[in-house]
Amino acid sequence: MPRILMTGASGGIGTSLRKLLPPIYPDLVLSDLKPPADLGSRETFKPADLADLAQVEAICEGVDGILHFGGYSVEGPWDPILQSNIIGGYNLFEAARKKGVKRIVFASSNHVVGFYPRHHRIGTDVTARPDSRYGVSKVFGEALGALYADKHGLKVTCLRIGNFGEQPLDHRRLSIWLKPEDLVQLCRIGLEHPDILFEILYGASYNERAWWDNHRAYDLGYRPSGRAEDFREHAMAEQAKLPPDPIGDFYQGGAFCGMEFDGDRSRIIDWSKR
Ligand code: 15L
Repeated sequence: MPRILMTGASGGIGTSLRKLLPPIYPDLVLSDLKPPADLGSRETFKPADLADLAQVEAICEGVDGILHFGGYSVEGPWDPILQSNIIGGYNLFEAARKKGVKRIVFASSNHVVGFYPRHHRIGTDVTARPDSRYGVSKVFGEALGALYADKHGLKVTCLRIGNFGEQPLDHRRLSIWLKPEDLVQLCRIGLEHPDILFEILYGASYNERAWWDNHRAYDLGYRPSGRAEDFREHAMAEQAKLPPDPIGDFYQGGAFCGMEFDGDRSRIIDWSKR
């Protein structure tokens, strides 16, 4: 029975996956800075600060695979992103190497490619166009994954997660929604599939408005059960409550693109005026 470590256990994704993973991986070790408020008596929790290599090594002891959901998960000031995602990301891969962990699933993000326009369909082989300091930190995480796969033989799967949740929240999320059970499928591919060396997959359900070519995930057996269009009415009603965002509405990364933006607005096409 493989022992799986999940970092970020107290965060949004971790909270949901804590309920879905135990039937598949009964030997699941949870980690975060602080334990989840509702930690059950049958759950195993080990605290760790990702910025502290010794603490990260301690939680990697005896582990076969890691689901790395820990770190800073939105745009924010540089220092916490540096500590959690850059230093923390390095510590995670380095500790895994030292402790002989075989596989890592790294929670990357759609914000790695957020500055691609929505009308531009992309695969996983395009140049990174991050939309935020947070997005840059995820590009760094993917690069770490490639290095540790190629140089040290770790089997690494980077999931460029769209928007994780029970349903798509607005117009943009109809293209990038990821149902929790579909994330579980992708995690299992990363932890178990015999052909994994280094992969980048999009963490998205079956979304007819997708901007991403995710054929590699399908080749590896991914069969998502979530279909964003089933929630179209709700998502569009929520969208109607939001103010227009000319930059965010044009690019794939949405609101993160418009934050602190003082670039060239002439590149942005306002489709509503056409
Ligand atoms: C992410 O990467 C974030 O972690 C999440 O909070 C959302 O902002 C999501 O992307 C998104 O793009 O909707």
